[in-house]
Amino acid sequence: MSSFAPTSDNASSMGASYEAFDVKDAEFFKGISKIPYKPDAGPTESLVFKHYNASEVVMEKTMEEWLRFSVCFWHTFRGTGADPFGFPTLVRPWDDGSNSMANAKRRLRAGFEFFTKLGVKYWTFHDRDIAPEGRDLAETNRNLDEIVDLAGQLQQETGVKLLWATCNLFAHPRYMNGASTNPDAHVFAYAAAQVKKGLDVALKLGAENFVFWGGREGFHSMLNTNVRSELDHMATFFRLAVAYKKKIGFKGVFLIEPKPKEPTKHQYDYDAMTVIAFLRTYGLEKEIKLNIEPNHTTLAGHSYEHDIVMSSAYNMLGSIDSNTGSPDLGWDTDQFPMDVKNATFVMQVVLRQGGLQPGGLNFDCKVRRESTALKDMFISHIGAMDTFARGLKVAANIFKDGAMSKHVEDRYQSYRSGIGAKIESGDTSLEELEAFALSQGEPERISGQQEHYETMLNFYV
Ligand code: XUL
Ligand code: CO
Repeated sequence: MSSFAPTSDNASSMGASYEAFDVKDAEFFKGISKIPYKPDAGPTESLVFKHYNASEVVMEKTMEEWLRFSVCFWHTFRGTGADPFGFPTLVRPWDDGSNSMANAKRRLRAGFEFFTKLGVKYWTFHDRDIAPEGRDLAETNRNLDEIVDLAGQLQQETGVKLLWATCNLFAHPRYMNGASTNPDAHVFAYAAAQVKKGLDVALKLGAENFVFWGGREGFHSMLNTNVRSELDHMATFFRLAVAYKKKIGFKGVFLIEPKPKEPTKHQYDYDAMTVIAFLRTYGLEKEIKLNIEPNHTTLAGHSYEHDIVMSSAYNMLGSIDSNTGSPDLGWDTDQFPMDVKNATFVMQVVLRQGGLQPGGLNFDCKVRRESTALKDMFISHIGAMDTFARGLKVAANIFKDGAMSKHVEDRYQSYRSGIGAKIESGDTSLEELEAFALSQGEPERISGQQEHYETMLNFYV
């Protein structure tokens, strides 16, 4: 989305010839073949899987079935490395930096070669990542149709499927004051038209989910904002999308992706519990689940796995944008997840709820702007996939052993009989509880044993 996309000049000065990629069977990642599983590889070998073995069975399902990895198109094929202080650093030999349809098609074909060589079965995109905006909505839709036809063909040829599609309702200047929460009804209507088309495309490409991230659905100042009105409009927007989804027979799951801020100062979908409360307030909780991104969770001031745990506890966890932030920076850095403990926390929840399907682990991650080599695109994904494979194996060991969950269960045993059982069933009163407290005296002080639990976890990791 940067205005400093590399020009044809600077790219060709690096020896690029874009047309060479326009021929049938052109290879985009020369010198890299299908990434193998090599468990005995040494520390310097980063173009092999050391832990992710797609067909290996863990607790009655293959790793591939548990993990359902997905590559996102926007960072991996549209990211330029530009930041607020610097120009693009990531030059891809097939990308001339233009908004042309030819360039869009080259990127897409490079994408499918990448997914296939990496061995990932899913991808995700925003409508505007894959096809350029035209002069008006009708032309934009025609551009999208043409690219979607190619995407459908590439999906068919490679067997790679669409985990989810989404609409970019935040980058274009028309959305600067929001999309469905825009004070101008004309913008609301434009966003609705975009989502209508997005759902048609999702249906056509067999998307298993459809995501709504409300990038600019929020505010910078209370002074100019009617929050109640904006939230009512946002609910109407979702109701209209649900109605259209049913009308066209799209079976994918609708997912809202919470985030507390960036780009707005305050985003309405602050965190998992805020979104669940919103859905229940407006009677939408049966129609929409959540797509949780840990970097957003930490931005909201929670621990990495917090929103995954909370949404799963209410059967609302649909999918995960598996990335990580940098606690020492504190913004949405969208880094590749490389921490085995964090992956273990996530996979414990996934195992407990019996899987993520039809959701998955989507890498909403970008290589650092300093990681400029083409092979860094592979190394980053491989490292994150290995991290989650290890997290899965550790979580499975914890699960099968049962020691940790037995300890947690025991902590709540007072609710299994007597006054506890009455509280659990709601079959008591303040009078009865007062009588209990008067007769039983001061409760015993029972240790929470956090360090004991942390030590147990370290035993498995
Ligand atoms: C932004 C973000 C988005 C959503 C899809 O922080 O995570 O890319 O995942 O719009
Ligand atoms: Co995301």
